[in-house]
Amino acid sequence: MAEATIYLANKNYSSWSLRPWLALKRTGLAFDEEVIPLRQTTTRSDILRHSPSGKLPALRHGDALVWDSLAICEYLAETFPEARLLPQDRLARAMARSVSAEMHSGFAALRSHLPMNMRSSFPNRGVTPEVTADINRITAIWRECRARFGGGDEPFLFGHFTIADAMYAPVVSRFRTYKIELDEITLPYADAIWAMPELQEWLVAATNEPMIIDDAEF
Ligand SMILES: N[C@@H](CCC(=O)N[C@@H](CS)C(=O)NCC(=O)O)C(=O)O
Repeated sequence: MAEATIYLANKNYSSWSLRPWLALKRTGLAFDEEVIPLRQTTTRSDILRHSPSGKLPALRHGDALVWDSLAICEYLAETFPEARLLPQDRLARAMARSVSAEMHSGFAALRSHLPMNMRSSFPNRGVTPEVTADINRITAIWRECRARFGGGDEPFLFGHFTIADAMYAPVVSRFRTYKIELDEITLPYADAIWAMPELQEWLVAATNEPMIIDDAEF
């Protein structure tokens, strides 16, 4: 058994699961994973065996149990500093934390009208004025992070992969599913996230998942 196990919901739909899984992959730690399919008769009891909130994701690492996507990302950043999951610079770190929290608690219109569905394509479906406002705010965040802090070796928000990129990775997937037009700053960023080997690994698993949830809102 590996030192860590991450408990996840359906990979095709669960944006909350993808975020900390990506961060965990970037630590290089060997880990086990267990997908607990949503909307089954045993889902609630199966989740409660691993996550006291009754929600996924959850991470068990040695004697530590952490649940909630952002808490797991923060835990990994603190526990594996060599993975540089938060920027070194204090101002950049403040920004990374703020935009991560903004994703975690905001963008309700985007989340409900453009649910993550990685293997599907629904051009322009669900793009209400409220969704457009969320998209505009998200792309403004990406542009500002790239302009102020994105000068490193890699095309990520803070110049190397951080939890902020993990938090926005499912948005990149949504933008592809719903064919949201991006510009010369935001498109290369979205393409860089999409091209990550870790994300492609998740996508293969999501594509091969047998479970179908038509009205998913994750
Ligand atoms: N704020 C939580 C949200 C977690 C959440 O809503 N998870 C969904 C799956 S994506 C869940 O576990 N739902 C339980 C269910 O539908 O029974 C986080 O960031 O981890």
